[in-house]
Amino acid sequence: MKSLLIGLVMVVALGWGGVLVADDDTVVVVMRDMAFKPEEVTVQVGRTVRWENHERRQFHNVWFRELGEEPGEYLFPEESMERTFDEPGEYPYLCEPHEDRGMTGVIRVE
Ligand SMILES: [Cu+2]
Repeated sequence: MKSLLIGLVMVVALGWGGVLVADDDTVVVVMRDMAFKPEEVTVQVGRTVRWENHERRQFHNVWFRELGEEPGEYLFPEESMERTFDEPGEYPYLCEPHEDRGMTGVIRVE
């Protein structure tokens, strides 16, 4: 039942372009249908963002390539990763296997 409620909240939150904030105050970006949802997120300094794979079968990763980092580990359905943003700025990222399908996103920290 709880997961159903979370699902409903998510649909509403994504529907009006708002940011989904989980119970633990992390901001959630969902990986679904070959996309990061929402693609653009603005958060306050110090906020943690969690990427959750909500696909049925497809894996993805999160790669902050422009920061000169290595690609993130593959995240399979129901897996997730978190990152805390302690410096203001713009943090573009992408999914390494699906960049050519437009699977990119950006976190703006202010
Ligand atoms: Cu992907």
